[in-house]
Amino acid sequence: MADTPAVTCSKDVDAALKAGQPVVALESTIITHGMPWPGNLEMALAVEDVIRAGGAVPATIAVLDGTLHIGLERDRLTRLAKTTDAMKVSRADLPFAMAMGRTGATTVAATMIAAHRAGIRVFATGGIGGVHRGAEENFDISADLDELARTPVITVCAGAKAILDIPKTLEVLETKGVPVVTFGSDSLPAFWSRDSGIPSPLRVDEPADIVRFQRARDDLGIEGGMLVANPVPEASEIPRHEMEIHIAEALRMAEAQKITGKDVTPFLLARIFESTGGKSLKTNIALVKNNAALAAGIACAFHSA
Ligand code: PSU
Ligand code: MN
Repeated sequence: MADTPAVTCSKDVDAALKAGQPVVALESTIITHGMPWPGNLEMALAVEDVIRAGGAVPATIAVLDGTLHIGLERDRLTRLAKTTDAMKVSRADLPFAMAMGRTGATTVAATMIAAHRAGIRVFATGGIGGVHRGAEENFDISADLDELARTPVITVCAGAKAILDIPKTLEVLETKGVPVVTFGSDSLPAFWSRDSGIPSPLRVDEPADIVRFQRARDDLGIEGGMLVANPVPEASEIPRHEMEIHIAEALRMAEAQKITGKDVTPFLLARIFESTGGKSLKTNIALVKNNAALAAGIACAFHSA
């Protein structure tokens, strides 16, 4: 990748990209807005280790004092994890943070933009943003969905949280032509739970099949990303009916406190962590690691196929 003063790759990531080795991008909003310190740093380091163990190089992405970093060295990652006032940046404000010398954590949308800029094809996250419940009133639809439609990065997640309206999220993805592929299951996973009760539009059972699918898309000149949904491991899941109670309570609190815009997702996540007494956090960490392992498998399959 051509570095500019505003965009820079870490040494590891730069060397891997130049040598044509597999690289997996990671977002940073989950670090600053998704989990409390110091568990957030432990999670970020553990996830990077999973990617290395899978034979790929991790590239955690964030803006630090105006510089967009593709790959964060340990001291920078620690600094970000301790930052309490980082911006949460998406397509609209990623370049603003860069221009204004700010520190910002990247959402799924912003991470996809940065990964594509660097030539990284695979990205692991926890959950994507989507169509919020009540979207017909509040118009709250995440910019992640538009990004998936336009930026060619394969995004591995654990499905959509039930804080979203999952059927509406699927409808928007279908309209935009974004393939939603569940790994090893016929049912779409719902983040903490393996089964949302909604059938997955598509299914694959091998990383190599995802690569084959992507190559067929390339062949047809179809742009945009692919969403891979990876169910949380059984040992770490929290069943849907159990989560529904916590989600309903969090949604009630968000409404009572008139939380809007960018603050909605972090607010709901924090309330759910509190109300499950940290149990949801454990599941969250397990599923991100699981996604990182699959993303590394896909990145490696690109190189062996
Ligand atoms: N959903 C989760 N965990 C997260 C996020 C979403 O289960 O950490 C973060 C991701 O970075 C995602 C962003 O891209 O929130 C979406 O925010 P919004 O809904 O404001 O677009
Ligand atoms: Mn939103």
